[in-house]
Amino acid sequence: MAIFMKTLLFLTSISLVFSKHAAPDKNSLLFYKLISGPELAIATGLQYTTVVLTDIEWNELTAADVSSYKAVILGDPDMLNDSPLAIPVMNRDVWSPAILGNIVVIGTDPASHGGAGTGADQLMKSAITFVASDPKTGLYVALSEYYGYVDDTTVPLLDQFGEFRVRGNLDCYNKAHITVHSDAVEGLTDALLSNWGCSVHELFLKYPDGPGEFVPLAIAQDFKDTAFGIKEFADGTSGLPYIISRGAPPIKCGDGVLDKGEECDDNNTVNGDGCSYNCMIENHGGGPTTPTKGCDLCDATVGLNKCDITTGCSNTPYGTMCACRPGYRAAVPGDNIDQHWRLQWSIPGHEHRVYVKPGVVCDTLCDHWQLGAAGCAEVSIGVCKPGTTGGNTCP
Ligand SMILES: [Ca+2]
Ligand SMILES: [Ca+2]
Repeated sequence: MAIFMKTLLFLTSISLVFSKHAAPDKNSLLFYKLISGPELAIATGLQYTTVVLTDIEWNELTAADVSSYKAVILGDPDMLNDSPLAIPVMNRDVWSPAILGNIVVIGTDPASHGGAGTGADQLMKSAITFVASDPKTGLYVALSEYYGYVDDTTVPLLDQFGEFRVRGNLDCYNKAHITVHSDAVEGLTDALLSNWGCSVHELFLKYPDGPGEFVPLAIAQDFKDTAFGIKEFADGTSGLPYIISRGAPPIKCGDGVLDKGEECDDNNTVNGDGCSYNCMIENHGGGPTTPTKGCDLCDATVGLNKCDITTGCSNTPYGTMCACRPGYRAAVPGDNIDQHWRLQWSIPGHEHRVYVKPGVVCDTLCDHWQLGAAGCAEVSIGVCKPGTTGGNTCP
């Protein structure tokens, strides 16, 4: 019994240590005291429970503590040219792994441009709401002017998520442009982000940008110095990102049409189905978990063409494929993408066409064959990569 009691006491003390800074409720946001900034007042106004930790308390955080919050908010302390984030940097390997939800990183100083009705105020509101909206723990970081006078540097605070490089020492950029379609920019416009008397303090030269990772949320549009590597966007704009996000889909991503900068567009902004929320092909190089995504090509050479007689070997942006006659598909379920599929087209007009694996018969009328472009909508869209050769190797 004595041993049992001792064990119980020991376990209780462990759990007390481990839950010392857990969220008090399911609606809580976690702030770091030195830089709580105007974001703290905004979060309170948005009816979140706010918890502000001192240096010592922040140092005691466990990953489990962090996971119990809706989001971590590292706000803008305003008018600081040096980062006061030494403590969050020191234990970044503890709290970063708990951040599995939406992220917004802001390369400017909304605190100095805030106040009711301003774009800065709306940016903080929308970004906080967005990072707190994911069921998993999110992260909001304002880099303020920490790197405003540095040419090119890494961002240690974020390095658990990948390599980030920013640069300050910029001309005064005032023409901002939003490059996502997302709740993260709810209520924001280009005009609200522009003309802050220098809207941009840090540009992101490098950040993890693979499938499911970070995307530009807003850019310094028409950035002039091409030495930094200008990015072009699906809506025809160009520039360099100064606000980035994980979780906000790029503009035009998810509309089912393959646009500039998109590797794929499967008509959704969901990860894990072969085409990520940011329109990049998942699982490059295959592997056992790669979903089969059709895309089999045919050889157009006379005598080598293995397409069934009900189909024809036709050109597509992805290579030559066995095309069914308009309005027809194979006699298999619409989502049997190994046998038949439709394609993404950068220029609309062929969305109705169904393609099949060489040898597959195309003798079944589509559900709504008389509807033209929407006639074979029951057949899934294949996530194909241009230039693929050979059978079923895509993506
Ligand atoms: Ca698109
Ligand atoms: Ca998807």
